[in-house]
Amino acid sequence: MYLSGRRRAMGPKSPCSDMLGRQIRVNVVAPPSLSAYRRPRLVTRAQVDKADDHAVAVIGRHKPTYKNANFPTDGEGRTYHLGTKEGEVAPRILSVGSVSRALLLSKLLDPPTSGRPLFQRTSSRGFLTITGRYEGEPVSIVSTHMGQPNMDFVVRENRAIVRGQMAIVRLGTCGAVQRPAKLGDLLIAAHGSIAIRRDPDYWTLMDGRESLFRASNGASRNGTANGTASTNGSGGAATSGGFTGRKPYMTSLPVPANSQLAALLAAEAAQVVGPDRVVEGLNASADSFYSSQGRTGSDFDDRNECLLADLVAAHPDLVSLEMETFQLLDLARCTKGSIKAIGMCVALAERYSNAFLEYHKLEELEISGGTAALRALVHVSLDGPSEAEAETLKEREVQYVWN
Ligand code: R1P
Repeated sequence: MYLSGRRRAMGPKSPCSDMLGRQIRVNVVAPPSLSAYRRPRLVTRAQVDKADDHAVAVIGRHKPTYKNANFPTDGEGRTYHLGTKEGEVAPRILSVGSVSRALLLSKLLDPPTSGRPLFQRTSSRGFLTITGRYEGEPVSIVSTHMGQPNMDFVVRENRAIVRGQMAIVRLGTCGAVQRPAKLGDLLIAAHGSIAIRRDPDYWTLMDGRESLFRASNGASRNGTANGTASTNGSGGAATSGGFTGRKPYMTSLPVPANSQLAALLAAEAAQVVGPDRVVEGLNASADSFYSSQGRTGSDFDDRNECLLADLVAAHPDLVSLEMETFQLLDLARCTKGSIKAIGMCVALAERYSNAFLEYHKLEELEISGGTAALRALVHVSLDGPSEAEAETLKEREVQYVWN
């Protein structure tokens, strides 16, 4: 897609990088006043390629060709969303939520001895992969963004391009659900993770039930809704099933973390920040930041006022609430041992007291958590590629960016 504007309407230029890392120029187009408005000219591909000083933002340019709809990779073997290929990602991965955290923690990596900068690649979808070494061992730091679908991309696409056993540690931020977890602590999902999902059918069925009531009682919509709410509505009754027989939020059974990696991470974290700042327990990953984590507001009918209390009652060891760990542990479990995984989060908020960490303290905590995570990653034992895989890699002359 090409965005164009007439030269007169152009704002200041800002340098950008395209998918292939080349510098391109994107000019910010100031919104024209109505009197100055002219129909924008259509810009052809040839004009765009020639123009280096024009108001043109190019999105999706240089998109390669993908052949396999089942698991798309391009001609170089690069994955569809993360854009990396074999040799660019190490078997030991630190998955972090944001690009800024990935860049911050890349400063902990060994300085490259090759004289080249650390390998970095940003995909067209904004996933950043940084690969280097920590204490001499190859590691990658991958910015995973937010939510379970993004963790799914990170785990599956990296699994596809790495041979042998892998270890993945997530370092995120989270809410501390109950004491002893408190602001700034490192909360480790040593007891595994449960998923919390909003069930839209709850609302659909409730609407259907209301229509039935209206039809049979001739009650007004408000009357029915209010009457329903008073007995089964927004509080605990709704959370525990209400009149639809369903709950607005579903919770899964726990999936386990890798116990070896969990023990290593807990020991390293205790060394870095002190044992009183590390809490091991169960994690919950929600499918949203707001409703499925029990955040309330008046704009939406979320029926989540009792969600946190219900979770704590059902899971006394629950310590952290965030959005990705469950997917990581679930997928690791489904690889039947080919991925060892664990999640650890900095407690950014106390859900029980409503306190939020002063943001200027976060970087230091990210560095502490990152240090512990990298140490655990490089000390966990992993099986290398099978003989057959090693043979294939040799034949294909795969180049490793950490060599
Ligand atoms: C929400 O603000 C995000 O922060 C937490 C949640 O899991 C979600 O991704 O983790 P990260 O800081 O790793 O992104």
